[in-house]
Formats: sequence, structure tokens, C-alpha cells
Amino acid sequence: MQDAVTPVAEAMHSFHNLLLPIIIGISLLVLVLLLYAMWRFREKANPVPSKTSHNTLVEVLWTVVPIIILVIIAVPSFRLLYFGDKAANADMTLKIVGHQWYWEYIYADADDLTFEARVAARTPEEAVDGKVRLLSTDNPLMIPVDTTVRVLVTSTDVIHSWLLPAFGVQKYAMPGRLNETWFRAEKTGVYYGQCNQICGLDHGFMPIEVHVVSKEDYATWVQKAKAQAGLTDPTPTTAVAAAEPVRLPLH
Ligand SMILES: [Cu+2]
Repeated sequence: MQDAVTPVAEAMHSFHNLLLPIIIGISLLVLVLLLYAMWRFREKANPVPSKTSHNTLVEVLWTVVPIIILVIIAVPSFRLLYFGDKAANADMTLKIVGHQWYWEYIYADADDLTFEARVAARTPEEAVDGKVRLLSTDNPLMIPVDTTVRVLVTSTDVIHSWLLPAFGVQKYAMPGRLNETWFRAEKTGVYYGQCNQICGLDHGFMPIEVHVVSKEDYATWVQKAKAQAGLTDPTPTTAVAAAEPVRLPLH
């Protein structure tokens, strides 16, 4: 594990190590009780069934013991929740702003390089040249691989939600609030997501397309994109073999 994710990995592993014995113990206890009850109270050995309906001691026990177990589980669970929301030692920060009906991306570590991403193929006829209908965007989000990305999500109009299943990320974009999460993509490739909070007429037409590329390709892309956005002197001395795509920027 990389240093950047150590606190999270630690929290996850210790939580897992706590839960596994508890789960195994409960499963075995239930199995044993079941088998014992089947044998002990079988019809053949009990021609006259017991009419017992209450047992205070047993009832107190089966209420109190699970409560204690749940409290024990809750403590590290809250720790994990905290890490799920807060990026520990992030390598870069990405701001995401939801709009009716497109996403805006701001690269805080690249002089606030900003662009918008809109749906690229609404109809089957538009889904050509590798474009995926209702998932591809005109300006894909570019992310370097093996990089812990702090994500800050907000909105300018209504509530949206930035959902990227492959990264395990779903964060509400709320007007007037800044929600934080993080991800770390470990494989290069193209990933798709969607707004998953009903946000109005074109809710189904504000997809998310993420290209995870090597760190070198990302650096090249950032340089080129910044030049196009007028954030740097647009006179690169070397011909850059760009990580595709550089369909940029809109403002
Ligand atoms: Cu939306």
C-alpha cells in the first residue's frame, strides 16, 4: 500500500479483522443452536410438547448481547466513515460543479484549469466514432493513475450527484455546500458515470466520462490544456505527443 492511503487501508483492514471473527462466531452459534434444537426437541423424544412461552433471563441476554456487539462494531465503523469522506494526504484536488445540465471540472493544482463536460451522444445516430450513447462527453475528465485525488463537489443550481461506480464514488452536489470525497484509480482506461440525483429536464443527459492515463500522459495533457486555456505561454518547445483527448477548453 502507498503511504497516501495507509490510514484508510489501516482502518479498513482493522475493521475487517474485527468483523470476520464476529460474523463467524454468530454464524456458528446459530448453526449449533439450530442443530441442538432440532435434536433436543424432536417430536419422537417429546410426545408432550413444552408450553414454555417466556424466559426473562434468556430474553434479557438476547437483547443485551447484540447491543453490546453492535456498539463494539459502531466505534471503528465511524472511523471508517470519516476516512471515506476525508482525503488523507491527497496528491491533487479536483473541484466538480454540477449545473443544469452538465458538469464543470476545475483542476485546483493546475492553475484552476477549468472546462465543462456535456453529453456527446444523445441519440443512437450520434453514437459514432467510439462515442457511447448517454455516457460519452465532449470533454472527458483526465485523471492520472495511482494518484489520490481529493474531490470537492458542489452545485450552482439544484442538487446533482456525481456517481462513478467503478471508483466507488457517489457524492451529492449541493448548492451552497462543499462535499468532499476521494478516489485513487489504479488502472488506466475509460470509465463512465452519471448524475444520479433527479435534477430536472436533462437529468439523464449529464454523463461523466473519465480517462485514467499514465502520469506522463497526464502531465502532457495538463500542459497542452493549460496552453489552450491561455494559462501558460502557448509556445511549447517540444512537440508533445498528447494523451488523447485534448478537446478543450470552453472558457
Ligand atoms: Cu444532475
